[in-house]
Amino acid sequence: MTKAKIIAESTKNMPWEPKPAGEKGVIWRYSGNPIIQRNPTPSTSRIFNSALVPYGDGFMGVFRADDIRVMQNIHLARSKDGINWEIEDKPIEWVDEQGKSFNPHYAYDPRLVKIDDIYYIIWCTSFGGSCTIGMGYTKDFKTFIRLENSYLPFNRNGVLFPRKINGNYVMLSRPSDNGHTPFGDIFLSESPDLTYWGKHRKVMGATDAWQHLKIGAGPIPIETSEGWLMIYHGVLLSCNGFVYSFGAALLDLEEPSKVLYRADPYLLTPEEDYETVGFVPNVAFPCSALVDTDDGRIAIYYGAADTFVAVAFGYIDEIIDFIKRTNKLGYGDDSIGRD
Ligand code: BMA
Repeated sequence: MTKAKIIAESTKNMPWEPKPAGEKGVIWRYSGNPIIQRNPTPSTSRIFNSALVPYGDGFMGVFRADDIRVMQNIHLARSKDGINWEIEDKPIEWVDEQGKSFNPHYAYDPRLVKIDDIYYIIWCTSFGGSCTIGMGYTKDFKTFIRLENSYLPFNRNGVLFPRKINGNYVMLSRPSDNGHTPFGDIFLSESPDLTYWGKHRKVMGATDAWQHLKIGAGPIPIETSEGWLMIYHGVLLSCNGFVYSFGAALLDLEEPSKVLYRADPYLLTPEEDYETVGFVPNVAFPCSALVDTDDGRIAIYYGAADTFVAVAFGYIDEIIDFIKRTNKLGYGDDSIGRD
């Protein structure tokens, strides 16, 4: 059994439920799922693919909210326990570095990471009539400074690593198209300053079965002595449309475009009503995770059916064992993906 050292912000007070007797999965769902119901605030109809960090004696979240026109926005939310949330009814207001208003036309699927003392928010943003990766930061969750968009269209699922690697910021992303994208692999780019991105590498591609159509990074990768734990979504095209499940892989610590191990089965696939029935059925879309670095507990937050927020629990050591035990690398996964 692996006993990995975990290097992350530890969250002793994270939500938790022990593994239920008879549970066969590596991770298990919170019995109180979904934690956010429909029409959570007067101006919003659904909150789903969302992210949070420990903050003060509780948690701060950036929530993807579709408003009552079905326009996508990011709203700030606060919680003492990670389960019950106070959600602002208005989207986050962004300014540029000169203090001038710089709001996106739409913004969705945010990720949130603390690097040194700064909280970075990365999201899928409107750009040139389509979408790419938007990014901004805050130091106090009161003023939000938006930076230049990271890439040209089209791109989604931007996920920043929680520290620089070999002197550069590192971001995972998923080049896409301007529609629902019937393809998609995970790539990585580096930047010295969060403005200029280059040294692009391919990390891993869609393979087969539950992840045959496209894949995209999920929560901020978690640094462990066994490698970066990357939880990611994979999509299958069924007769009834896309099915979003999520799985896990371990990436090389110093060269994270190199995949060390990749679990062949999913960790979680839509099965519960809140995952299979909603605005978009059959979606489990992870965007965030909390960890206790001492005992390796993890709480994974995922959007369910583009309608709800849900949580699943597990132990990092058990997830790492599962990844190694069921390892199946795809074509080119173990190389430094330059070609
Ligand atoms: C993706 C994104 C996600 C969404 C998923 C399923 O392309 O738009 O926000 O959860 O589709 O609809």
